[in-house]
Amino acid sequence: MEPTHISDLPTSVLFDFASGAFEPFLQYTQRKVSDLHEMFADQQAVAEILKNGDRLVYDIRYHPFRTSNSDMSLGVTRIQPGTIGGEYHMTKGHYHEREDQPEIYFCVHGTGYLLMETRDGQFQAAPWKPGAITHIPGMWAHRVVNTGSDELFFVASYHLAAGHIYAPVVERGFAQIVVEQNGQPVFLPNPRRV
Ligand code: PAN
Ligand code: ZN
Repeated sequence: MEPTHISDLPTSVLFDFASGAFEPFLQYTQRKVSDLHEMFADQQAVAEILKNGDRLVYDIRYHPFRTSNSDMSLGVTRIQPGTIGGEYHMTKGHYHEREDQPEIYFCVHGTGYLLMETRDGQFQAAPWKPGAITHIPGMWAHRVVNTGSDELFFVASYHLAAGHIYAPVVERGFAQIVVEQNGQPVFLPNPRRV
């Protein structure tokens, strides 16, 4: 399905709090371990998983609402619980191409952290649980980490004009990684940067 609908009428979709899905959506994307293989610190653990098959880390339903003179995208991401080499499942993470294009993230289900970082080295980890709503200014890269034993769902809203830049995150990751130690999330300096 191509996100080509243009309508100047108000539009609603229906969100299901139990599954984290909404209908109708115009685009559906899955990101598996193979799509995220560079993101995890323990490359041997990634290779082990991929040797025995792939698995889903998260999926996203999108509805880009377009009118004749505006756009506003809705996205709902569902991150599966789990770890790879001890590092919790997480989104790939990205910067917005346009630094004047912020985003709202709303945690609906699950627990974790929203990691945010600027190009000049500021780093923040917002603890997340259902009800947490975070405004991410346009210059902050953003990644969500699921540290719970259940799925984590969050709603995102942003302008399509924001654009996504993944390369700096693929190359360097975020300042810190979140790993499970004795059943608890612990923040460690990103080994790729030390
Ligand atoms: C979100 C993200 C979504 C998936 O809609 O695109 O959660 O994360 P990655 O794009 O990092 O794989 C958003 O931030 N849009 O701008
Ligand atoms: Zn974004």
